[in-house]
Amino acid sequence: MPVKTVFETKIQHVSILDELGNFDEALGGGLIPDEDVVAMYKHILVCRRFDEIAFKLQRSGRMGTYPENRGQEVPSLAAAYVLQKKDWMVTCYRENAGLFWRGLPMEKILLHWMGDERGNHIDECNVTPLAIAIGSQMLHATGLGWASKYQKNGAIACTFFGDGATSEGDFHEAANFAANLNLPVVFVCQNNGWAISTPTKVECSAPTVAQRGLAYGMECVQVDGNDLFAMVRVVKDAVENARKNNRPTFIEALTYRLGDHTTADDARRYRDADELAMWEKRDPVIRLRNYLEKRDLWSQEQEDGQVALAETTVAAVVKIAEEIDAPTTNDIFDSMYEGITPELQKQRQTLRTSSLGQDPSQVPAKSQEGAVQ
Ligand SMILES: Cc1ncc(C[n+]2csc(CCOP(=O)(O)OP(=O)(O)O)c2C)c(N)n1
Ligand SMILES: [Mg+2]
Repeated sequence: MPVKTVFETKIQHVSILDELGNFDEALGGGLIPDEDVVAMYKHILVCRRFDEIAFKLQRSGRMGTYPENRGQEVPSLAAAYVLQKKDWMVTCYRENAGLFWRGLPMEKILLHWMGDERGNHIDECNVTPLAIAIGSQMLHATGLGWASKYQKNGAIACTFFGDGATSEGDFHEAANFAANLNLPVVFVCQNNGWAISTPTKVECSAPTVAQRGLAYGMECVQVDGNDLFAMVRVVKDAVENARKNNRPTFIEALTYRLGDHTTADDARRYRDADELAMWEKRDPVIRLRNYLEKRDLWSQEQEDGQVALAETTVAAVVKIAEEIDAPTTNDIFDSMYEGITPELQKQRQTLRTSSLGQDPSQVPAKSQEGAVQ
């Protein structure tokens, strides 16, 4: 019996501005107007300050656990830059840069990590609340893509997840559904080499994570995730594929978290100092600053001004988050559905009775609204 090849493929890696400052004109020339590169660089500086302060808020007991985003700003920012207002960005927890670019008020992220549900109440732009249950958000993105196809509104859903999340069943279900139903979804995997202390190679034996999308018949590409130009290039292509052809794309963005997994982690216990040092040299901030300075688009004076602006901007954000009125226990119930169900109403009342299991009807008519008793 003849043996023939029934399927062959290759995964391409895209890089435009490398860590040595080489720029591929053919791929990147005219891709992003200079003023936009400057604006995104400025934005990353604000995000860095936000990260630094969020870390300190946790350390000083003013906020709960926080996952530092430092080093991973580019993939989500590039996507937010490319996406249209009507599109959806469906993230996990290392996409602050993209979320802020899209218009999510920065204090909402602080409120989220302070355990305040109002941080998850988002009216300002088409982004979903941070997904902490690993992998769950990819299904939401597929659902949003399906809804938009059904409604013919031309919106696409762009979802973010880590390398570790591609080992979750949710990823495979979301990818299978999106590919087989021809849905306008962009899957962006931020491969930072680690799922907490588990190295990617331990939970993915394939040479690239990108090829996990191949099994579902998707376009798949790998990209330097610390290269703003390469990221914008591949996201643009994926968005076009989604918008014009209703086809999903899988993007594997190679990046690195320069901090610990979260403030509850100490990466020194499992990560080599050499590895960290290597990635520090690939820091997107250094790379972009070099690019801008070489072209006379940025100066030390501008840098100082932006750093100072970032400090006051983030200080104002912290003030908003910390000075917001304390939440009431009503929030737990009122934020669950569009309108409160009779069962939740009963629970809400019961919470205000003075003893466990007390019949809510025994609560005096003028009980304190929202007070915890
Ligand atoms: C369903 C689920 N299982 C386990 C966890 C605990 N957990 C939190 S982050 C994480 C690793 C995620 O790694 P990856 O997807 O690579 O994202 P990264 O944190 O590296 O950005 C795990 C296992 C969780 N939050 N949700
Ligand atoms: Mg990871």
